[in-house]
Amino acid sequence: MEQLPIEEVIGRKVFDSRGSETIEAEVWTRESVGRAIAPSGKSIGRNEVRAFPKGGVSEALAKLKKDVSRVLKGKNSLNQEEIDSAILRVDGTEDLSSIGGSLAFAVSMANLEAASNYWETPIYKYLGGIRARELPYPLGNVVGGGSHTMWGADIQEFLVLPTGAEDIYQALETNIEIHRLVGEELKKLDKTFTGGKGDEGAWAPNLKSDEILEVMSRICENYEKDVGMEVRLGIDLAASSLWNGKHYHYKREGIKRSPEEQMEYVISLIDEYGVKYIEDPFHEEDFDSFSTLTEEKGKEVLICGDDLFTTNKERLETGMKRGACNSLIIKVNQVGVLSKALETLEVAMSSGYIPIISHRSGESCDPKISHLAVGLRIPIAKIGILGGERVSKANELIRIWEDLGSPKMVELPKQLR
Ligand code: 2PG
Ligand code: MG
Repeated sequence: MEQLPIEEVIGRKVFDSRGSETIEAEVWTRESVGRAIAPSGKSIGRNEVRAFPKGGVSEALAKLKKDVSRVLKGKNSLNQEEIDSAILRVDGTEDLSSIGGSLAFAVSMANLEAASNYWETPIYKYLGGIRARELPYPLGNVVGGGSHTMWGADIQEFLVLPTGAEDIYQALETNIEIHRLVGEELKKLDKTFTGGKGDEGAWAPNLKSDEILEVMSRICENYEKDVGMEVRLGIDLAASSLWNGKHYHYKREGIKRSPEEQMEYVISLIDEYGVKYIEDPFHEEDFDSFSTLTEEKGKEVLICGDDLFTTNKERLETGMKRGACNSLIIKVNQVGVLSKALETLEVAMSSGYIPIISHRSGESCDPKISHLAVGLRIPIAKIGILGGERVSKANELIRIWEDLGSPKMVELPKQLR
């Protein structure tokens, strides 16, 4: 293997799209440099690695200076696995609580960029070679609630997927147009609505989940009739945030649902509004309910685990044995380093689980997940719709599309065809 020794790794405190402190890392080799910023979640799965050590960003940066940088110096940047194992070894804990997942992520992804820059190759091509030649469908946040807003709907995310789009440009444009149309309708329904948005650039009206779903399903239907383009509806309930140990507490609606009632409610959303993508409908330890729903609706709907799996291979394997979900969210920072996320992705893909690469609610303009989507042949990229930190990912997909000479979209999972 060609050698590209790392000469220096540096880090700095910067801000994410929520204004929270985070880490930017740079990996320098003799002939290249790579840079990455760690994103952050608000609805964080219990089994994600810790984002920061106890002393926060400052302690993480001190450890970068003292340990991580020293250990990585001289290691081959072109060997991502070796770099990632070294990062994990320096930490030495299961949950990365010593250096923190954000530092691990920033260094791991900065290394990926340093290596691809050395070859003067875009990251998607560096990862996927000639097999990286299709574009993913962008899953976009139209309305937000839950912990991504101050006082929004109980459901965290109302999403759209432009399954009828013929190319990525049309797909992104459709999401933007639906976002706009939904905004117009919300204005009519909610007299207090001033156009406010949540953490992911999605509208944050003063409405209940069902009212929002009614608007969105109507707009998607009309869009198909008027423009001839199929757009599918999705939701992320982030149900661990609703779960109080006994009930799912829908605070805005003043309703507490038992696990059985939650199941009925979720099925009713699928049946009434034609929801085709449903993420985290139950809390993160309730594998059984995920299995029941997958058994019942998994042929026609993508049932996706985010907090349930936290991109963790062992948790995915547990879920697989029990038939929980047919899809999973891939967020590299849930496990810290790229190589660990790739292991999980490999298990998912070889078992027919549909992977969806995802942004976090606290983001930067770093567009690398768009490269991961194309390079790793992930069919759906949850990247949001509006806001600079979301548009940066969309625009990167357009650049990749152009670079590839206008390739086609990936084949849709059968549930969405
Ligand atoms: C989610 C994510 C991103 P957060 O739950 O899927 O949309 O939210 O980053 O807050 O965990
Ligand atoms: Mg989620």
